[in-house]
Parts: sequence; C-alpha cells; structure tokens
Amino acid sequence: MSQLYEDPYWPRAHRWLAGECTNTARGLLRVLGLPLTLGSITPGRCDLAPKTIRDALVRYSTCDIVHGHDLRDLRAEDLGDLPIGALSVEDAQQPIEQAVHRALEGADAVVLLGGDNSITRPALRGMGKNLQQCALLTLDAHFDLRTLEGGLRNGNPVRALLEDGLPGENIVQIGIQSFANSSEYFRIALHAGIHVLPVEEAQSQGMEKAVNAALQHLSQKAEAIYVDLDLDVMDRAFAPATPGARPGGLTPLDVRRAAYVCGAHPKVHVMDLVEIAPPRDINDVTSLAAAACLLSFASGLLERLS
Ligand SMILES: [Mn+2]
Repeated sequence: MSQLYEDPYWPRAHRWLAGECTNTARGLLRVLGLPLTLGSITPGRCDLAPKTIRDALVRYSTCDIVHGHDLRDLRAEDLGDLPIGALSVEDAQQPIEQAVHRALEGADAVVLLGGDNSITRPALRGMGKNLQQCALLTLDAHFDLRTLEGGLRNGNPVRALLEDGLPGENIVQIGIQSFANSSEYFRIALHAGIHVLPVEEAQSQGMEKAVNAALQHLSQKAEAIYVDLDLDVMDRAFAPATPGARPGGLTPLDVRRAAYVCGAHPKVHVMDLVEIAPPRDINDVTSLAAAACLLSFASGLLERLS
C-alpha cells in the first residue's frame, strides 16, 4: 500500500486492533486468524483472507456514527494466525478447537478470521460447552448440510455438528438462497428442526429484526451462541471473492447490521468470517465488507458492555 496520509484526528481501525485504546477502555475482544483452505469444494486461497481482512482495517476509522461508539473504548487483542494453512480439515480439528477455547478465556467475545467454512465445526466446539447448550446462527446462502461421506469440507460443517449432537432446533440459518441448495439438503434441514429464513424473507423483515428474533429464539435454548458469517450470503456483486455467492444476496450494509446485533447480544461468544479467497476479489470489496463486519461486531460488543 502506498504511503498513508496520517491525521492525528482520524485514527485508523488497524491501530485499534493492534492494541491502541483509550485509558478508560473496557472489555476485551480477541481476534484470531484461522487460515484453513483445504476444505474448500471450489479450491481457493482462503488462507490469505486473515491478512487481507486485517489490511482492509487501514481504510476504516474507529467511529460508529449510528450508535455513538468509538472502538478505542473497547480493548482488542489480535492473537495472529494459527499455523494450519497446510493442514487437512481433519488434522486441523483439534488445534482449532483448542485455540478457540484459549482465545475465549478472559475475553468477552472472539472474532475468527477464516479460512473456509470448514473452520466452523471445530470452532463451535471450542466454546467448550455441551452441544445441547450451544446454538448456531448462520448467515450463509447455503445450508452447509452436505454429506459427510467424503470427509469434512466447507460444505458440511452444519451436518457434522448435527451428527455431533447439536440439536437442530438450536440452529437458525438466515440468507439461504433458492437454486443454490438441493431439495435433499433442504429436507434434512427441515427434518432436523432447523429454522430456515430464505434471503427474500430476511430482506423483507429487515436484517436487524430477523437477527434479533433469531438470537432471542436461540438464547432461550442455549447458553452460548456461535455466529457463522459466510460472506457468500452477500450478493455476488458485493462478494466476488467468495466462490459460493450468487446474484440476489444480501448487501454489505445488511451483514454489517447483522454483525452489530450479534456483537450486542450477551450470549454470542464467537463470530467467524469465512469463505473469502482474496485472489478472486475485485477492488478489495469482499475483504472491506468483512472488515466492516468485524468493526460492527466490536461496536455491538461496546453496546453490550455499556
Ligand atoms: Mn457456508
């Protein structure tokens, strides 16, 4: 990146993630990179995404105008990346689970920078609770309920969690798209008791309302909620770096609002940002959207702590 214009009155968000905060800063948000890429059905370089998301923070400030928060009032700690880029999904299960568990110790919440969507199963297990006491909210165009016959992939983390014992009634999936999923997997979702909100309904309700209702429902069933934000829930025009995005998805503003609501909810322990393959991106639009979700989640966390 070319020389940045430095303005002491315009603090950049990457400095906040590096630890710069006010004297009265409260709480703790930890960020951990999980550059897993070998689970992808469409091969890509999702291992590069933690870096591009962090780099995108340079182009944001810490000021949330809508909610009146400055992120420098929240302490942040960047744990760097777990060295799992060359591991198979199977070999990465235990390291991810343990790393997420450690990251949560003493933190109010953790944001994970994927990596492909196969990080979601071990990361949710890393919350360290009995799965009966866990809930999952996915913001994703896909069910991620594909068969486990070929092993763990980015297309089957939700199926794997169901098999592990996560109750279907503890799962809400927002942003599911027609013609991007099969009838067979739709039946599995319904049979398991998963609440499915297609993108059309999410948009007509409004994302704040839809996500609030989902978290309200899940918080009655579980102690700890995991949010899986697959950026392919956005319209392909906004998420060219995600192999799975299709025209007709959510906007960057929709997902940013969703991330804020999730950050504000007391039972949300972890949010992941997955499926970005940076070499496919155009003008950094997907990484910038993901970075804004991290910042909005952090702003929501400030609301939670106030
Ligand atoms: Mn997905």
